[in-house]
Amino acid sequence: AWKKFATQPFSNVEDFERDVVRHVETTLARSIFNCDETAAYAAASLAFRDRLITEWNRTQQRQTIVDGKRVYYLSLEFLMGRALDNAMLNVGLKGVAKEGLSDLGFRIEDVIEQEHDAALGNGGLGRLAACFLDSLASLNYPAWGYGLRYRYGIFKQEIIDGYQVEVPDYWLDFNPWEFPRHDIVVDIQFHGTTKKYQDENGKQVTVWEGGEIVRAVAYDVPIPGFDTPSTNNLRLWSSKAASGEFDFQKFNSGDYESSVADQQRAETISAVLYPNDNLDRGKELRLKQQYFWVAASLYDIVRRFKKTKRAWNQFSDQVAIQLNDTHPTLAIVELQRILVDLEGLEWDEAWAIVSKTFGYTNHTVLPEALEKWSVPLFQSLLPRHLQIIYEINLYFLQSVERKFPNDRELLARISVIEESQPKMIRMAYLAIVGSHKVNGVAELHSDLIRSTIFKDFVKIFGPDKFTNVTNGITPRRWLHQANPRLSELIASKTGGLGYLKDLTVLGEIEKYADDKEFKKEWQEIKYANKVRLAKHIKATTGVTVNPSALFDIQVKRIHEYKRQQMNIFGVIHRYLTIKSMTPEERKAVAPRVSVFGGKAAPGYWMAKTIIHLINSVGKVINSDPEIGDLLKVIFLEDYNVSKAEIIIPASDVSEHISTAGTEASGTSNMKFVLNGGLIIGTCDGANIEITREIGENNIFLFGNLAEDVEDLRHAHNYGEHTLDPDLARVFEAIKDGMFGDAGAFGALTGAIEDHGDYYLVSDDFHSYVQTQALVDEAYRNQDEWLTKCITSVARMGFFSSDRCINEYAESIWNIEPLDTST
Ligand code: DL6
Repeated sequence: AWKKFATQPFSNVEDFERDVVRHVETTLARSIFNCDETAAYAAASLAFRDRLITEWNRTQQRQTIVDGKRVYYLSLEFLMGRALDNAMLNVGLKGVAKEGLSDLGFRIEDVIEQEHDAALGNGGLGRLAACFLDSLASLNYPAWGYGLRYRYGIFKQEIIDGYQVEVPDYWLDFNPWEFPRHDIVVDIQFHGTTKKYQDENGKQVTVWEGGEIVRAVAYDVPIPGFDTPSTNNLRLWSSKAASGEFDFQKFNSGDYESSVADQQRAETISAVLYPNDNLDRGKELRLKQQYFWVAASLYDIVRRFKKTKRAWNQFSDQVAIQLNDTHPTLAIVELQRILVDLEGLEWDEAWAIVSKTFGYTNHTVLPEALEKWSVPLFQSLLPRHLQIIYEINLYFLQSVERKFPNDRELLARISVIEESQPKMIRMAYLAIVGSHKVNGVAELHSDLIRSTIFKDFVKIFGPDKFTNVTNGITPRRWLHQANPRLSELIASKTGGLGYLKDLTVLGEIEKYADDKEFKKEWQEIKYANKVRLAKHIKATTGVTVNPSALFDIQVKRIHEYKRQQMNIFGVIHRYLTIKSMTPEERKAVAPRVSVFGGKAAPGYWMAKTIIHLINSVGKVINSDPEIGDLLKVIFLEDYNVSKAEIIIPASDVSEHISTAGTEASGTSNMKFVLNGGLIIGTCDGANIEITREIGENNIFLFGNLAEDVEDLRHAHNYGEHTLDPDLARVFEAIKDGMFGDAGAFGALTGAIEDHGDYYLVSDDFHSYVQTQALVDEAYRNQDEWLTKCITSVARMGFFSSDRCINEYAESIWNIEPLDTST
């Protein structure tokens, strides 16, 4: 009977329409005569969700039957973006949905537009996690993501009078993509005290008692693979009071306010995503979030393992846990606690299991982003974990001492506990000690972590523990979904959509790099994408831009190391140059639209000043009648995943211009090239590998190299640097008030002129401006430009997140994909 009544997911237009109408009438309780686009979005999503959940159940059954190793990806951020379009494309039924929605009176584009982005991340790190989930499902790996279900994702950015204003992002009003699992709850303990005693066998046992309990409730989000029935799970934890809605005892005794306060305090844990990118602030609530999330996730993982009735020494044969940066490092300590305190294993036996289970990915070398937690804070919040960390550190230091006797300085350098005031726990060191593999995210970055911040650990553990896995992006979202016409063109020349499963197939289009017909189609598609962006710019900023101009785009988090300030100084330089030309000379200028977008962390004043400067410059230039179409400067508000899908396919050139050695990888560089844009960039992060793959004739590289950065900084600090003369002219214009109140931008110019120019803007400015001139020149020859673009796309096969996930699977997790034919 079960089989007979099992849900049959729709696969044709009529069944899809029937499901949509049923959801409108029953789930949404709306009349079909009163069905607007929002309701159509909701009902279409629910119809697809039904499909996904059926496959989700089957995938889980398959995993249980096979009973093999699973990988768990622990990330505090998953920047998923919209789900409906992705689900439709991945299950291969967008055509069906388009026709069905059209029959019901809707344009599919308008319906897709109704969805709120799931913005549970800041930038690259969170978006990488989302690409990884897509690849894990598409490649049929038995994998789970674990994260936090923030009530407020990354804030919405509004630009008011040129300034960033943050508005809360309440995205959960209606979210058809999650399943609350009120039956999957875990009680998480904080504070309290520890006690040691001897059990009946004379064994020393530690218990952690008292304190506060907060309840974790699971919410599951299905992750459909592309062209496969595999549908994996992203489990997000939400916090609530362990006592339920109210503490009834307090409530009944008249203490209403405090009963509500307890509930609110518990809910605060998963209330908000910390809006910092590449910055650690050491806030207590953040540590609470981290423990809450890893403790709930490990409870779940251990529970699943225990169901298999295997011996503990098989744990790491069944479980691989990847730590996305140091944020989940406490998972190492928590697993050790579970094994020793709760399961009664000996310390060494437990530690052998723990250190075989975890892999740690480092995503930054920036000192301000390396997490440290104060020992007193730990003592109060997680007293038992602090003891365990001390013990891990003790055994680690003893082992180092045996290997390198009498090197006290080495011990001080590598200790997990920093002997500062107050003492601090160095989370990256703890992650290294507790993992069997540590990886960086691009070759240069992995070399840098081996030779700088983790140098001592390479000496201690040997080089094999440290590896590189260069980042990748999913071509499903970042080409097929964002740029459907280009995807179609590529498919028409490569024998269908197979290239989306094996991106190296793109190589086949290189033979069209000089094909007139192909180039024409390519150019038309780029132009159409630019028209689409121009409309968006007009609608959101009121500025008219010419789609025939060169679109130069820099969209990413605003950060001094990413050097949006250098870009806007370059724009000012261009403006001053045009202003100084005769009308005749101006005729030779290549028209350009400089587009910026990105959020600044709310407390990062310098980044906010950069946004203010960009907007102030735009206001002057965009209304200067002498300039007209020759130059426009646009700041796009509230950059997010769904906006990226419009912006990225429209670029001619994009900017990836971080100070060499600061950007671990970057992933938007890959997205832009994959969409037929060229890039101007420094020798940093994955730009280097992109250059190697696509050829140095197809990229505009400039600036100093990572190996020279230290000497250059030294020169600034010792007064041995003179400001670049072009940059000096730009600063004069700013100080003369050309872009409004000069005082407002004093910090930006001062950082370069008076405070050591840490990000080496002055050192790189000349080659930046020169290279921009080369871009102008190259763009004039459209025929060659197109050849460069097509050749570059053809050679981007390496940067698929599928390649990346296969590397993790083979060299770190040791897991195999599942057979989905059964
Ligand atoms: O690996 C993903 C992404 C890289 O592409 C960026 O280059 C890097 O800046 C970013 N790192 C972080 C680090 N934050 N923390 N902690 O976001 O990772």
